[in-house]
Amino acid sequence: MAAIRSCVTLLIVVLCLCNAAQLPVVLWHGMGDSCCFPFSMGKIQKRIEDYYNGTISVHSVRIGNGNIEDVANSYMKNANDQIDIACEQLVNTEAIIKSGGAFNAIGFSQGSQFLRAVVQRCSNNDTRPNAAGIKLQVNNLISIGGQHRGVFGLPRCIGANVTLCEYARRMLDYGAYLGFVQDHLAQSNYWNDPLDQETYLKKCTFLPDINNEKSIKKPSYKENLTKLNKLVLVQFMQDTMVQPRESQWFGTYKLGQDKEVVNMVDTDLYKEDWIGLKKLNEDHRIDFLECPGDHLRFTEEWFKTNIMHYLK
Ligand SMILES: *[C@@H]1O[C@H](CO)[C@@H](O)[C@H](O)[C@H]1NC(C)=O
Ligand SMILES: *[C@@H]1O[C@H](CO)[C@@H](O)[C@H](O)[C@H]1NC(C)=O
Ligand SMILES: *[C@@H]1O[C@H](CO)[C@@H](O)[C@H](O)[C@H]1NC(C)=O
Ligand SMILES: CC(=O)N[C@H]1CO[C@H](CO)[C@@H](O)[C@@H]1O
Repeated sequence: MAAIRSCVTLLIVVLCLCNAAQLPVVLWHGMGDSCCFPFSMGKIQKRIEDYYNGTISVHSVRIGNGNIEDVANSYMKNANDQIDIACEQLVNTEAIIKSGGAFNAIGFSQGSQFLRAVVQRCSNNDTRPNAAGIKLQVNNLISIGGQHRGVFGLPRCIGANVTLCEYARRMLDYGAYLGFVQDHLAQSNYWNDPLDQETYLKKCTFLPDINNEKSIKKPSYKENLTKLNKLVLVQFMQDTMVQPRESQWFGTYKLGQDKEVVNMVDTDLYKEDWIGLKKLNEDHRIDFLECPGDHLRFTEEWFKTNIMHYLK
């Protein structure tokens, strides 16, 4: 009897350990999308849950109350505020509390650079209300079509709300670095103008900080990013949304013009290792993936073959 009991106990312990090994997954949607539309993030959430037979808990970041607000905020809420909200949401997410703060993360389009900001910034803030006293620790960060060196051009409107798309374009044309535009248009927070770097560095409120491009560097950004197990960077090879397309792999326009692109390894950000990319790359912890097609136009089959295994 005792033997059976200890066997059962052992079994339960083993089962618990197996479950504990499955980290939760966090998704962050792109511009014009929401956490939970059944045709986008909702579908991806379901595919991950099904693929792992319900052993993985998926949390899709939502900024605001409900889908409509979430979509609007993806344009109109300053990126830094969105990241603050996400940090707080994540430290209070049950599955993440259970895993002691650890999770895998998948960002879609701008959600990618926002999740990278979560990795670099959040755990830095001890005053954040956090019932469980956990620190966020991202294991694998998967960036699907992210704009890590920003954009200089938003040639096509995407998203569930055409009016908001047009608003975004008009504001960027009007003056991406004006204070009120920075405060009320998330896309201006990663608008990287190679013809006017001085204003970009001074007035853009998000990207120059998160990329440690200012003269005073924040060592914690590098420290925290290099704690990733893997950084996975997916580039859409026929992308007509992200300009320059190479921003998805940390490439950027050569300064003073907007045609020629410098690859990640030839940028100062990399060579002087402002955020830890060099360290990650030399440790073979960056995977550069190519996906055929236009922005975010991946198939379920592609996702299953190329992304699912990072969530194990
Ligand atoms: C999910 O369950 C099916 C059927 O039992 C099994 O074939 C598959 O390997 C499981 N998937 C994972 C990721 O464990
Ligand atoms: C800590 O988090 C709070 C709430 O999100 C934010 O207002 C504050 O600026 C953060 N402090 C630091 C040092 O990052
Ligand atoms: C688009 O967003 C605007 C501003 O938030 C809102 O007034 C409008 O109803 C939205 N349109 C649709 C189709 O959701
Ligand atoms: C998760 C993590 O490693 N966070 C660290 C980020 O950097 C600050 C400053 O070095 C640390 O205090 C955090 O622990």
